[in-house]
Amino acid sequence: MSHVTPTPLLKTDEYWMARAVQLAARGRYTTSPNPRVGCVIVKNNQAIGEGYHIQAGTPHAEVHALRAAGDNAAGATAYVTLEPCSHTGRTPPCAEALVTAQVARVVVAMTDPNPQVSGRGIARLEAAGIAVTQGVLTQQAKALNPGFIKRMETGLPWVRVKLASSLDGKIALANGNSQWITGPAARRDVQRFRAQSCAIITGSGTVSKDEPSLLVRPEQARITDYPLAIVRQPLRVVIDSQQQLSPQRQMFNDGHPVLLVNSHVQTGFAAAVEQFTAPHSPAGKTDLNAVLSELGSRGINELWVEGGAGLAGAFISAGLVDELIIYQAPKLLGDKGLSMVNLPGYEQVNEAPHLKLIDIRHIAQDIRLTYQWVTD
Ligand code: AOF
Ligand code: ZN
Repeated sequence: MSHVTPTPLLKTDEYWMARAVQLAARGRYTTSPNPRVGCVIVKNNQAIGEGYHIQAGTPHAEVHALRAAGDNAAGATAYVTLEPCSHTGRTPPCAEALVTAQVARVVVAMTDPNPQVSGRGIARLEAAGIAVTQGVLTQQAKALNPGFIKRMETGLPWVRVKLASSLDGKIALANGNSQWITGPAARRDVQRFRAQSCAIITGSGTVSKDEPSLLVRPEQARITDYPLAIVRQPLRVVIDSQQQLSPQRQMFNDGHPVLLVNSHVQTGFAAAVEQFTAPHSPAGKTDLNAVLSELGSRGINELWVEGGAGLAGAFISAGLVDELIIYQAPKLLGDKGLSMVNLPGYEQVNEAPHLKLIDIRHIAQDIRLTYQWVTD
């Protein structure tokens, strides 16, 4: 009997970067306002250290991976989903740590849109004689951080509008009843989106009608195996342009923070309710652009819009939506039901908003449709 030892396949840069992307995704529910970042250190075709960023203010992905690799990192290749940082922020620069560890090569999926870094991390590595390869799995790396990237580039969060509708495009019966159009699995999926968002925004109509908590229930979202995912709640933002909501509402008194957007400051609210006085149009409509700028300046990367047809329509009409997520149930609510979005009447079909379908999947009996805006 002869023994043949198979030669191990040499794993590609894409293989290791895919692992780094997978690690970065472990930070999905906790890193904000910082980005989700993963890192793998590879030597002789083997991972010798792995890491990902968990929470702002704690070590970056590269530091975790370098610690795991120890002295072995000398001469190795580091795969990072985001350009290593060059600045001293809450933690020291990772580019410097990679130089000190004497890695031979760094593979980077995308440059850092943070103006404090933007290319300087790569320049630092190259100045130290480290070979840098860029552009490996860039799209996958960008998909980890749509909100962080948009906020760094524009100051505004990435806006996802969620609606649950029937097959005939209705979100409630004529009497307003909408419980429950979609099934439990779709509702769990919504919980996961809430959990990964930095803020959830709703309108006074939804608060009056549904008295929602808008809190994440980690067990229901099934994210309890993510480190620290249980402790974080998104900021709840309520648009109340007409000052209709009384301080006695449940969500203002559960101790979790709320940002109440109104046209002038009101008294009588619990300490957890902070007020933001936004500019309003002569017709009394909140300037949503100003609200988004305020949220961006507070480090909100991903914003989840969960209200009714009015709020969805207002965001869409203002051209402020990045993604529309529709959970469509196999139910027919009929023509007396309430339509999905309030929009002005158009004269021509080509004046109406035009979206691009980017993802479609079954969630038990329902379908989740993800659309993005066609900008050209
Ligand atoms: C992270 N995690 O793994 C990497 C980051 O406030 P600091 O000091 O934590 O710095 C945050 C910035 O560092 C962040 O905006 C990004 O530009 C860069 N890289 N950040 O939180 C990481 N690699
Ligand atoms: Zn860093």
